[in-house]
This record gives sequence, structure tokens and C-alpha cells, in this order.
Amino acid sequence: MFRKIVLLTLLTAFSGSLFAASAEERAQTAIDTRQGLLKVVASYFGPIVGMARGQIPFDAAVVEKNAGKIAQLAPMLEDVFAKDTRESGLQSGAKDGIWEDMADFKGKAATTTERAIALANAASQGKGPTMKAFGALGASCKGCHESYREKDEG
Ligand code: ASC
Repeated sequence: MFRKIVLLTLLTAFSGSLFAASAEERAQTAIDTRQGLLKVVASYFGPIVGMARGQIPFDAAVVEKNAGKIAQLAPMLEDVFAKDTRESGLQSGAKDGIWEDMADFKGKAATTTERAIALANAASQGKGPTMKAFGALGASCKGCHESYREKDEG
């Protein structure tokens, strides 16, 4: 009897946490999740920026690995941006245009994936070709930010 009550209490609490999140909580979670994904992307991008600037030595293995990780992460962008948070009233840098033209957003993310794959493949060809491919990847990141990120408004 007592064990049943304990179990029921636990189940109620658990399902509460799963299903009873408010609309605002769900929107905030979506915002945190997509910002988190972009932070992970940036964590793989950063070391290659350092190499491009000559701040750290060129390392083809790191470029290949990090570009490969970005190629795995970029297809997740359309998933983590699937939830439309326009009506949530919560602050984020995401512009409404993302959900006004999701096909374009997905296309830009797909270009980023392709260019990350190209960068991973270029890494073994030396610093010159690698940095050219890296420039193309950076341009696709920047292009999407200019269209869809508030602080890149132009
Ligand atoms: C990053 C980051 C960006 C892009 C951009 C590429 O790591 O935070 O906004 O790369 O600099 O051009």
C-alpha cells in the first residue's frame, strides 16, 4: 500500500515535469536549445579561426575533425528551429523571417552542411585550399546570420 502511494506520487511528479511545462517554458527551452547548438558549432569553428589568423599552428587533423563535427551539427539546425517562438514574447536574436520562409532557412543550413563537408575534405590538401574552403563555410554562416539573426541586421 505505502509503496503504491510512493510510486503514484513519483509518477505524478514525473509526468508533471514532462507534460505540464507552460507554453512559455517550452518556448524558453526551444530558445536555449537552439542557442546551445550554435554554441557547440562555434566551439568547433573557433580553433579554425585561430589557425586562419595565425594565432595557433595549422593542424589538418583538427580542421578535418572539427569540420566533420560541424557537418553533423548543421542538419540539426532545422530541427531545433522547427518550433515557432514568434508569439512567445521571449527575447532571442532569432528574426521572424526564419518561420516566414523556413524553406530558405533550411536551404541556407544545407549549404552550411555541404561547405563543412567540403572543408573536411580540403584539410588534407594543405593550408591554402583549407583556408579557401573555410572562407566559404564562414560566408555561409555569415549569410544566414545576416538574414535571420537580429544583431546581424543589415
Ligand atoms: C562563429 C560564430 C559566428 C560565425 C561567423 C562566421 O563561430 O560565432 O557568428 O562563426 O563568424 O563568419
